[in-house]
Amino acid sequence: MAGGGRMRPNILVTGTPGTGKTTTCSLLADATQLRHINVGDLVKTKNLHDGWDEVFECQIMNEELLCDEIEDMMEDGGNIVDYHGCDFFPEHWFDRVVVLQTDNSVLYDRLSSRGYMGAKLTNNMECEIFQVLLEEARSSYAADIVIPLQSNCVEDISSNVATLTNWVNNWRPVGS
Ligand code: DAT
Repeated sequence: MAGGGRMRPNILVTGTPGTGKTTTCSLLADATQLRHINVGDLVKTKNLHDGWDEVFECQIMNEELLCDEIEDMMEDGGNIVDYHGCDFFPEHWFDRVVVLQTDNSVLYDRLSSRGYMGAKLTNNMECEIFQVLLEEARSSYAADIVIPLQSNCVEDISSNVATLTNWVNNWRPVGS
């Protein structure tokens, strides 16, 4: 059931690494008092992984362990989930799926200054160019809850946080 009986909404913020998920989620959490769940950090601190992926140079997350870990919080509602993937969460968990997008040249600079290079840089650039996360979101969630937002400059961050804060404040539990 949409809404799942929760009293506060759950939002998924997804997008290619470097598009601004963590920055946006942390400001949105401050503005709304929703809980920011940074999936990458949680996977590290709770060891929810199955080893190291040599090609992508990242931990191989165990999706089932992650979903078990956050299930109770998600059923209660009031969460902002921050992750560069979205097809393995139960669909009913989310009331809004935000896909952050960044222009190629801007993203290239952000990822380079984060120290990404070689295959890792190329893979992430291709992920953005081919709109992988937008396609993944659209094939995993109802079209009317998937919202692409541009994240190129600091003004975009403020306006995205304002738009989403407004949406949270106007959200009502299903049936009320
Ligand atoms: P992500 O969590 O998607 O990997 P981040 O929030 O860590 O991204 O941001 C990566 C870097 O880019 C960080 O130094 C902040 C900066 N940044 C993010 N969004 C931005 C924006 N819209 N305008 C300017 N800088 C931004």
